[in-house]
Amino acid sequence: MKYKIFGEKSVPNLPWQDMPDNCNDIIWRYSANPIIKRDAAKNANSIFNSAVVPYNNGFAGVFRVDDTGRNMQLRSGFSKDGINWTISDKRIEFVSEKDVPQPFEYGYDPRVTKIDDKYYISWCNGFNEKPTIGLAYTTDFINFIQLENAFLPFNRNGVLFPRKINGNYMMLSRPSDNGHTPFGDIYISQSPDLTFWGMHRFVMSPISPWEKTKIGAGPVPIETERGWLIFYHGVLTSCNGYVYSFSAALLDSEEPWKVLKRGSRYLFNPRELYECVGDVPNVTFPCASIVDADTGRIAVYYGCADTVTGLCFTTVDKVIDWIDENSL
Ligand code: BMA
Repeated sequence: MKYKIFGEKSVPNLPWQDMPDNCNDIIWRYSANPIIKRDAAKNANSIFNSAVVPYNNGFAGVFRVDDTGRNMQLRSGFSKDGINWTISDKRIEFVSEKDVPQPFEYGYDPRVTKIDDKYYISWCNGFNEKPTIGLAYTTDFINFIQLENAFLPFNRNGVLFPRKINGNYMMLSRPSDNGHTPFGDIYISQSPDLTFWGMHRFVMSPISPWEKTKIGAGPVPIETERGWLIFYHGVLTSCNGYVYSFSAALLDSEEPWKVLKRGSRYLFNPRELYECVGDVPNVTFPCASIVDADTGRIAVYYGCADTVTGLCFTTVDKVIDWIDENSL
């Protein structure tokens, strides 16, 4: 491995396939995609933008399941190999420690961040029927304790860093509006306790044509000797609607609002039928990556056309070298 990785564990059972022969891409797809079909759980219309982590010699996750009533739900799931998943028939029932007055309205696009011995879930949470960032934690993926919403409406794509930086938890987010927001920059907010958030800093705006409409953070940042490696989605508005692709950037280790380098093009975009056709065509939306500290291999989980879940692969070295050669 060329670049050191910090804070990640060995994941010897990481789902993995070598890059196919004659492939010139930096990120390549799992050959049996999609790994989670739209009806892989009871009453599911679609199972997509979802987050998974290594757990107990296997894997666990929080899944975006839109049910056949088209309620946007979060459900938990488990897997031995990270590919074949058993997803709950019922949505997560969040309980709050201190009577936090926020009944579950809807939830989507979860991310799961392990900090110390807890798994924190950040997601787009209905707050008075308006989207903002909800927060909760679990230790067993069965019981979930909900915390105060991090922000006021309107906000989406809240992604927690896996450790405190200079004494504060850090969260990327994307202030937005109530609809299919036609704008969006990434910001960072800081908190001593995961309740009080402030010291907001601007991180980055859309620049290149592929991401011109809006951008948003994706999986949990990966700490490397070159800074925090992030994958983020970007949206292009075509004459036929939004196209969601994703790319990568490096943020400063101690001041992560500083963008060190950023890709000038997308790394991954909707090309396969299951990415181009579905409830919302032309969407590849990454919400999780699992990294093996021993090899630098990365498995990225991404939503496909707002309908199914796909898996793709890369390595820390490949992505950082690509950023070096293709930065803005
Ligand atoms: C965003 C979110 C995502 C979705 C995307 C494309 O605003 O709602 O959940 O994948 O739009 O529809």
